[in-house]
Amino acid sequence: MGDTAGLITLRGGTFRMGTDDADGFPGDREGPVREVTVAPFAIDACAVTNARFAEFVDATGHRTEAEEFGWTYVFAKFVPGPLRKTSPRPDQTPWWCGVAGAYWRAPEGPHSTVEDRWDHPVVHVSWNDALAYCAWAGRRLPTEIEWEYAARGGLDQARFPWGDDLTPGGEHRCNIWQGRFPVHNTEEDGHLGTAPADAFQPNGFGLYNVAGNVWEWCADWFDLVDPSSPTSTNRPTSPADPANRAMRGGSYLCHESYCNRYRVAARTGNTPDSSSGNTGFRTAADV
Ligand SMILES: [Ca+2]
Ligand SMILES: [Ca+2]
Repeated sequence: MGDTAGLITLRGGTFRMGTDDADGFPGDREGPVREVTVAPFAIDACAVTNARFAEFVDATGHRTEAEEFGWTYVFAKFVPGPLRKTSPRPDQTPWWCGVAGAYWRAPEGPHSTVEDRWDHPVVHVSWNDALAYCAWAGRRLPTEIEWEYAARGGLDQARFPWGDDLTPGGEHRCNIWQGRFPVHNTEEDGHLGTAPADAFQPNGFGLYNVAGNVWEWCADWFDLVDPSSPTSTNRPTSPADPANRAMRGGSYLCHESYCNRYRVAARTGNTPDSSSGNTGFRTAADV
């Protein structure tokens, strides 16, 4: 293993992917546990930060989909009262506000800024935005197999990137939600929203914040997984299929009572043009 410009080179090999644990979500097709083999590859130690994304935007003039659409989803408690009243909320997930004028550089809407968090993961980036960044940086998104192999950090079937206990010795190891979701966050882990991309201890492979902080886009489709296949996902037959792309790792909004998806086998998905205040990405590369 070596570290080059933020990338960690991993030798790959065979590992046990997924989980059959009772606390997994069968509907997300986390299981069955299957042996898969991954070729050598390199992956970012940290999620792409606001600083790195700013370099890309400055160099290319890229406009994110949140900017094109004119709005994106912000966690309601982060939105100032008057703006919260006028921002639509989904019925099923009323803790999200669709905030006009919010985007990566103004994460909570107009008048908010990333000036105090250049070292935090960029958010409000869609899968398509992530791909545009990768094309500029000479990178690609990790496959789900690569992401999970890297996130496990060499441990076999551990629940978290550091082991089975969420807080070993009472120590917080990732940025999720403590308290009662979505009304009260006690911030026992030290962070209400995003944390710096290199907060907390890295895992055994040197990756930071694979669990919690921000969801991370992967290259694969989410919906059409064939768990019996050693290669993570099958592609829809129609390129126009609005299928979801996979995201991994969970975010600062995850809580055991509501979204126990900061486990290393957990997965979710969203449409490739979606963005929100708790989704970012890390890049990968062939070696
Ligand atoms: Ca937290
Ligand atoms: Ca993460």
